[in-house]
Amino acid sequence: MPQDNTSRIIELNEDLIQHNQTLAQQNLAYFEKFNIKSFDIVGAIGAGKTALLEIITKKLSKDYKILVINGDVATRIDADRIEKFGAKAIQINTGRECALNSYHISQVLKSIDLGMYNIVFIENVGNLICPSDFILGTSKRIVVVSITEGPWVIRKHPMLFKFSDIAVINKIDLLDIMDINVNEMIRDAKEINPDIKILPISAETGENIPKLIDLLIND
Ligand SMILES: Nc1nc2c(ncn2[C@@H]2O[C@H](COP(=O)(O)OP(=O)(O)OP(=O)(O)O)[C@@H](O)[C@H]2O)c(=O)[nH]1
Ligand SMILES: [Mg+2]
Repeated sequence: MPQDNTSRIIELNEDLIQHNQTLAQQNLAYFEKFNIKSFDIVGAIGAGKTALLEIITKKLSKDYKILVINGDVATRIDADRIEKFGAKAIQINTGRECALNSYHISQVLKSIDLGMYNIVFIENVGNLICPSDFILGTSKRIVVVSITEGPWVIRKHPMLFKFSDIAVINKIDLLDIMDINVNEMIRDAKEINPDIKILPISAETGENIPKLIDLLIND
């Protein structure tokens, strides 16, 4: 049956997403085979994903072997930042892609001895839209939003909150100089996803980071 251009494009996207899900399931099975806790971290450019990983890694690297996979369009700035805190960091440069996909992760997993690690964090490319379509195969997804992105950011980007397990509202050390009601942001996220766990944090001062780590390790 002849198809117009629109339906052809939709079919192509469905194939891509299906293929991504298949590979993501393989990635998850691989993490589970080695009993690894795996998290992917999504959020806008500059929300504080790497800063959060720096402080988490600093606190956990004495007791756990941590692998961080950093996604960025270019540079290995984030991986270099992380390696200062005792984790192994692998940088993926996506070039023209606005998010990591499960193929990127499968290629990394093939190239390393995964059995050496207890925890894997994947930092996605800074973007609030693209990562929602591409799961990576981790057991949990963390979305980082910061108060400097404005009070409406959660309502405007519901998809990432709908499919995340944990939301952190970062940069609360700046609350004195920002006209932001954190309780309203929490309410917005809970309306979109009643099951999401939410913590206001500061990656800068460390506020509530022990609570977050407890959630990651013991929940
Ligand atoms: N005041 C304050 N600044 C923060 C906090 N977290 C991160 N920053 C700053 O915000 C800027 C961006 O932080 P990053 O951790 O690089 O943000 P990111 O989400 O990894 O950014 P991309 O990887 O580019 O998407 C840096 O200058 C951080 O020092 C925080 O809790 N409080
Ligand atoms: Mg970063």
